Amino acid sequence: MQTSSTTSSSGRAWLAAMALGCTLLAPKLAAADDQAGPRVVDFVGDLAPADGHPRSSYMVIDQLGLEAAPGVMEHAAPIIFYINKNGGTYSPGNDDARTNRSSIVSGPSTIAPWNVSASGWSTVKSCIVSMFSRWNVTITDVDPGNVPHYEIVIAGRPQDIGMQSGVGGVSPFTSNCSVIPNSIVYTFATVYGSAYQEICETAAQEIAHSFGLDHENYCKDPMTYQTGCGSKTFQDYNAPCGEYSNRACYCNGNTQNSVSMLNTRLGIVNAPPSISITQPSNGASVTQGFAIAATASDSNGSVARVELWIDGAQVASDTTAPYTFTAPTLSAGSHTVEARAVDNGDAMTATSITVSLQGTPTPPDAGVPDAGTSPTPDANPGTGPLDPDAGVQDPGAGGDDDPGNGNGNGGTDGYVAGGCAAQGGGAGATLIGLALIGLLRRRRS
Ligand SMILES: [Ca+2]
Ligand SMILES: [Ca+2]
Ligand SMILES: [Ca+2]
Ligand SMILES: [Zn+2]
Repeated sequence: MQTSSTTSSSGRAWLAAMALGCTLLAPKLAAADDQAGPRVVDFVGDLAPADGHPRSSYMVIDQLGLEAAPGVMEHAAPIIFYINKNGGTYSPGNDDARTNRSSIVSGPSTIAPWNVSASGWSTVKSCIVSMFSRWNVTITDVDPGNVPHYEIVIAGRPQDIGMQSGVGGVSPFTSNCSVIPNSIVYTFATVYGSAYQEICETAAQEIAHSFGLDHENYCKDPMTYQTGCGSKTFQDYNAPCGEYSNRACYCNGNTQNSVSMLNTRLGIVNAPPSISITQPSNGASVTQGFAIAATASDSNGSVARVELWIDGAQVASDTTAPYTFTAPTLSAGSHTVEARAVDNGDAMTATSITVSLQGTPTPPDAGVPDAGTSPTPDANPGTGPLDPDAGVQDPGAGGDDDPGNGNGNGGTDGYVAGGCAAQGGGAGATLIGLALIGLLRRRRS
């Protein structure tokens, strides 16, 4: 018979105290020795809590003839948790939810269905779904049949499987804190009645025991024995192990992080980031070079970058908050502005708005010093060359104060309708513009 060699002296003293209340397990140990079945080697729990509040427990069991499952598992497909309110008949053996073999029971044991209302069951189910939503787990209340799965029985009384009335639930647990494939765990719903949140938290604790998680002396986590701190969720926190006081963890060290353990044992579902465009508003009228701002966050990781896409083409990327951009030069009219958040797991979420770019596009000669008689610099800064019809008054807001040559196009200069937006402008274009100015000056001199 193996015994654990990893508990601390204080933990061991506590376990010894528990053993006093654990005599009903002794016949089971003897029976197990006579069979080629699993053996209970330790028990961690409180069969008769002083405050009368039911606690769940775990039995440290060697599943004979099976290699210990690794602590880190690769899962292409989600792990299936079957939450079973219909009970069933369970026979002793290495745990196998597909065949109702359970290392916890010492003889054939029947658990009656839980007579729970549809709304009560819905409450329990949605709580368990939420409890494990960050991990690669599928929760179902329909028996998956002959496919690998874990079974969380939520029905019956502890007496149904030979345990005493103070027990709220029980799970097998391996002496090396590894995973028990296809494990069956129990949450005795009759003990809790309509305390659906507690039933959910107990179910979470029990199934987590089958993935090697110990009790935590930390009230906010479902692995705890503590009560009175509101609803519990798995905490990303290095919590001390223990029931009513701190003790060494069953396998490693003095603390346990339930989230990081479940991350490796269940696998993470990477939730996509969220994103919203905060500026401009959808449908806004904007002007050239308008500002764009977005906020992005990620519930289970970090935002790697926010990309700006306009009319289906990426134009910029920002890796640090705040996520802000200046729109590139665009033609007048409607444009689609899209922001895409990408998280550290490469999940992407996009959102988009439509904006309307107002007004006349920048005249192509904007920013070029005026030729001819008007000394006034062009009022509309820009980088374009002189327009080819120099001398015609542009009808746009920027104005063209080139001296008129009366070519008679009446200001219907093609640049007004757009097209200048696509022109690169820049230093080279400016130089060409200056050269043309020189030419004009020479002609007039
Ligand atoms: Ca089953
Ligand atoms: Ca994420
Ligand atoms: Ca930034
Ligand atoms: Zn427990």
